[in-house]
Amino acid sequence: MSASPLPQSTRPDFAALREDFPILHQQVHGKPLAYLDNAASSQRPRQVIDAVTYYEEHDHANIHRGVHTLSQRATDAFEGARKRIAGFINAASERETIFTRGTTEAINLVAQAYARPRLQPGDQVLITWMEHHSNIVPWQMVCEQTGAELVVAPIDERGQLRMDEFERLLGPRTRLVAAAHVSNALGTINPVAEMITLAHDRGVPVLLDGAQAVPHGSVDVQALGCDFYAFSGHKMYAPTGIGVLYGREALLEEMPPWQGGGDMIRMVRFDRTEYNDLPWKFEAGTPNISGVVGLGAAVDYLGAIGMDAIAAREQELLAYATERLLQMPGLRPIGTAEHKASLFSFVLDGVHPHDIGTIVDHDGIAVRTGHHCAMPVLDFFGIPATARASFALYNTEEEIDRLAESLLRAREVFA
Ligand code: 7TS
Repeated sequence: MSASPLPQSTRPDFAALREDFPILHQQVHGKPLAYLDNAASSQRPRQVIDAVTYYEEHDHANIHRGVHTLSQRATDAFEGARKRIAGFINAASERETIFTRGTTEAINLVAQAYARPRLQPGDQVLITWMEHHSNIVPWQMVCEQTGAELVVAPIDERGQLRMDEFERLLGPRTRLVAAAHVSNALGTINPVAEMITLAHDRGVPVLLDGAQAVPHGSVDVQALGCDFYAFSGHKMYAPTGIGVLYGREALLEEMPPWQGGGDMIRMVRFDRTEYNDLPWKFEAGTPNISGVVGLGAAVDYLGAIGMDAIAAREQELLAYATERLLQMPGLRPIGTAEHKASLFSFVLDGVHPHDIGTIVDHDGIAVRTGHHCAMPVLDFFGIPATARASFALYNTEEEIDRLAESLLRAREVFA
């Protein structure tokens, strides 16, 4: 992920791009909607909605099985999207791009099909203290199934991974590292290249949870050299229920399928079944075809704008929000890493985060409040919850001003 400042000559017209998102043009409690909950789920542009609608109105049929025209069109739409999505993250081939329901399912797939057959009692899986529950619980489950041990690398007061500890914990029994590329609760961008080098020097493969990274900057899985990479469509302007597991082909080839059913087989007899080739070996059953079409349209949309430009714009919004909100008396930011993606988590003296959420909602502003499915992070900071504003390419400085004003009112009500 990179974010150098944007030269005016190549700066996309973000105000015009905002017009692509129909849902943003509405009032909530009589105020214009300011949608600042993009880390939970972003909104869809007209281009994605139209691609899905066109597919549903013209091309829908089941894929990979019919000679009839609609089935062929649906298959072409599905596999064509896979090709573009593989290109978007620079996977070496479409065989390395497996469709899942989202990041959660992608991580569970690796836990069950890669880790479970390999882990022995006493082996270790190394994660970090800033993981989303979906990059904790699947490893707890597989550790319980195999007798392996979950090891957690600590973070510092700014919410940054302690690299000395990470390196120390990468031991002779470490069999896999699973870490967030970007933390959803803190915004921390992890030094993943360095982490991968340290792990690979010891022969340990690395899974990255890219749910909060892929929407916010260019991700090149080959340049990173990671072994697995998971992300979700709905956080990158595509529909819900679709996501991707990237895996290095050599590892995916060695892995058994994790679910059995249609499409993942080449031949079935009662005494013996042959599995399909990659990527279909891991895609049992009728997939989310329209979701894939939508994700394909989303990567086309993002590619046309340029991920570096989006990263740079979001860094402007983050810098503006940080400066503006830090002026607020009694506000404490949670997550102040040197390298952060575009989200701002905070607590406000004397106001419970849930009350913040409710009050700003009355001003038409959507922020997430709670534990952000990262309870250990909040335990580390000794708080039960935060409020979190998270920004996307369509957000504006004016929306951040409105949040700041609304927070001032919240403080007046409660203080
Ligand atoms: N990993 C990270 C880093 C995430 O932020 C999320 C979702 C997931 C995994 C799970 O993704 P899913 O699409 O499979 O559900 N994060 C959030 C959030 O921050 N608020 O709501 C969902």
